[in-house]
Amino acid sequence: MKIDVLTLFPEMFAGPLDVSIVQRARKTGLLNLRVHNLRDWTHDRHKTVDDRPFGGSAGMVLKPEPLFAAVESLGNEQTKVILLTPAGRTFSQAIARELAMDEHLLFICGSYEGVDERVREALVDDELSIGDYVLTNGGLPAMVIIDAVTRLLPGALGDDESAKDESFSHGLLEYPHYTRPAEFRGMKVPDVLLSGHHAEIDKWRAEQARLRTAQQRPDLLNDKNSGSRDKSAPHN
Ligand code: 4FV
Repeated sequence: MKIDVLTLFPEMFAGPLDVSIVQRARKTGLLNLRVHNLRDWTHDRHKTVDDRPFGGSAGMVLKPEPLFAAVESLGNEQTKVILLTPAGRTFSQAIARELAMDEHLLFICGSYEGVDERVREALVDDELSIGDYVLTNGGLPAMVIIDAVTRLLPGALGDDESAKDESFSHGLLEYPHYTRPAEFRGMKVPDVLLSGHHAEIDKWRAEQARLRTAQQRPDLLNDKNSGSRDKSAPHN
């Protein structure tokens, strides 16, 4: 998979995407990630990327010219252009699985009040939000989504890491995990997990996943029963 990121703060991306699974995916060529400074597509001495909003109001707006030039030079018809914005679909594991199928993702990290509307109309294929709160820019949302998508790329997770039975993989939260010691400060590991009876263990885990989901995320059970697996719709 190829991922390009357009941001005013490329230095933000140094670190979180240079360790562990994402680093390995980049090293092995599973992921070709390039972070670009939007100012590289400006031609004036001040490398201007923003301007005051028509009609007045506080804040600044990202200009269309640098964004159009950048997207047209980095993208092609296979490219999915994604704008990070609080107005977008709420990102979810279902959307992560969707994006992991794409060849080329190009993230536009908003800043200030946002981007000129003509960018949304003419360039953007999808708008994603990581949650109903306002951040200083779209850099962190892009990193969150790149992390969640990269680990779903075939071969990204080693065999000791699995995307199989994890939260949201069956629309349920994960079952409890235990490791040695079997007793810690008087707290014992459930006997069934020490029994070696795999059918019993699977049954216990499935039950625990449902119980935990019912307690902590009953909305997921509604989705699961209503068959709507796509979490983009805000859960009531
Ligand atoms: C955001 C979010 C977010 C809004 C104004 C950047 C900021 C500035 N993006 N999920 N929540 N973006 O708060 O994706 O453009």
